[in-house]
Amino acid sequence: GRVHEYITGKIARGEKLHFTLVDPDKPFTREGLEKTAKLMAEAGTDAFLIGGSIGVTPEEAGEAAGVLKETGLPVIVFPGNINCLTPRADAVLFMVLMNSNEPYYLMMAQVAAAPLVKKYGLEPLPTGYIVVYPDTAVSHMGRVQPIPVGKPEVVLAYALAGEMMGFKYIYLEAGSGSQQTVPPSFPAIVKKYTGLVTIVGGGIRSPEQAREMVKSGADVIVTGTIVEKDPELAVKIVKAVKSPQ
Ligand code: 1GP
Repeated sequence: GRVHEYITGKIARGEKLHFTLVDPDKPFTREGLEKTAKLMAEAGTDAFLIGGSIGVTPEEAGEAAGVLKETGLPVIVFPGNINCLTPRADAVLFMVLMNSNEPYYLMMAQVAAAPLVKKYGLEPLPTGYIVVYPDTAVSHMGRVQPIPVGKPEVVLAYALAGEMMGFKYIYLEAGSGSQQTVPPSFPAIVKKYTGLVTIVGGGIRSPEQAREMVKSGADVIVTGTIVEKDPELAVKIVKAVKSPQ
């Protein structure tokens, strides 16, 4: 697992990581994406995620992966569904949407995806995915049962279950474009009681929010929307993650 070693090696050296999310369904030109990728790579982002909840074609995912790989950084599929898989990426967050009410997202998407992941030679990164809030595209598509914000022990129970089932990553998701981030108490409790790589994303729009999240215990911060809307601010967020002091 080269990508897994890359990520866990950095964490073992005391680094915090930043992943840049690119949604290939959003209109992008090759030049625009190249420019953004270069900017984020120079700022110090550690990897690119590609994916979205709705409308991504395998061709678009492949095209985006091709451009992003030119930076030399790992490209990881963050699949809303099996349509996001592309052999041009390096790895895939092989996820279970743990708080979904829908059998498809609990097991059948993974069953449908597994032969493709194998054929494509993608490195699977076993990930428990938890979507906190009810009013986002991902929570709608995934038929999510929201997590009560005042109950970090609920998130911990999911994380422990995931760890006991062999997951290596937990992704605490507010939802892309969310008005609020996940409560910092969530990564804090997961970090305290599990050995999972803790990824936090959704609604992070300022260096302060990113810094608060890494100080709470998040290993990896993901930003997507802000990279599209305000790349200069996204650069500041990367810098805050990479040197949180
Ligand atoms: C969404 O966690 C990611 O899956 C990023 O969210 O677009 O709000 O940064 P934003």
